[in-house]
Amino acid sequence: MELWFTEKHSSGSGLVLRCNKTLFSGNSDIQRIDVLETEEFGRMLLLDGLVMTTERDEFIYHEMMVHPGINLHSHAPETALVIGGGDGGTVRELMRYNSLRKIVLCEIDSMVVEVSRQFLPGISTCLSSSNSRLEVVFQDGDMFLSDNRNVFDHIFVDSSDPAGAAEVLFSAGFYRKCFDSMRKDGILSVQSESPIYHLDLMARVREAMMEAGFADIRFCTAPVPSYPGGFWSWAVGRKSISNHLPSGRFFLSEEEFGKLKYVTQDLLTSCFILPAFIRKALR
Ligand code: SPD
Repeated sequence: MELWFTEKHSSGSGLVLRCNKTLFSGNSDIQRIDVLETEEFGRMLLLDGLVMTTERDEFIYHEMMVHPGINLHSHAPETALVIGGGDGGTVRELMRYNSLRKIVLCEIDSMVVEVSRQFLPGISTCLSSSNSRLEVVFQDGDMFLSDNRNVFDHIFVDSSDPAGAAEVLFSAGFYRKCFDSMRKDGILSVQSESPIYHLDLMARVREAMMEAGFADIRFCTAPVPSYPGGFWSWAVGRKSISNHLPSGRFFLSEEEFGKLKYVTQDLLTSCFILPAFIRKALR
């Protein structure tokens, strides 16, 4: 018998993948978690039945989550917070920056980390307890921010889609808490959904960041074939506009750049240039 996974993206479209087997299925206190082995995309992590990451295309998502924003700093960043991101992909990319002496991963669901460590080693190995630069906290991100003011150089919100528990992660109130938890020149990077299906959400993210006080907000995009529309976006908000824009100076070593599979130095210098239909919607 063939096993096919389907994720509905709109009333008339979706993603269909043939699966070889189910590696894990379980319920945490927060959500249902599945790991399926697919024929085309390798292992795939689902939360409440929705694709969070696949071995085949996770590198594009996680590299774009981290490298465009972090290279906007005017000084090498030292402290970073990841909210969500329990699979470890965003932390893996951050570990490439030698200047980061402390990285905090604040994930609400410990089972996401456990399952990722067991079934997605290529993404989650960095979450090992021997990683001395990393602190893993199992807490609601919104609450964590309230207890940590003026601490981080960069915050990354690697959330699931804006429904249920993750909805608050797209609000002006939450962005304001991020603003207050960062140092003077702090930068916030968030995943901001599909330009094909969620242009209105991207516009709302921009407005909410402006309302929260961010002085400069930019978006970048990239293909992520397993996500709705196969095309994804990230928003980057800077507290201060005194920071430079990428101009050939990067905080990543040549050696680490050489290990990336999607992002290049050339891509970073142009990644905030938007296709016309997105630019128009965000005006
Ligand atoms: N529609 C899926 C959006 C998921 C974005 N976050 C994924 C987390 C991967 N680290």
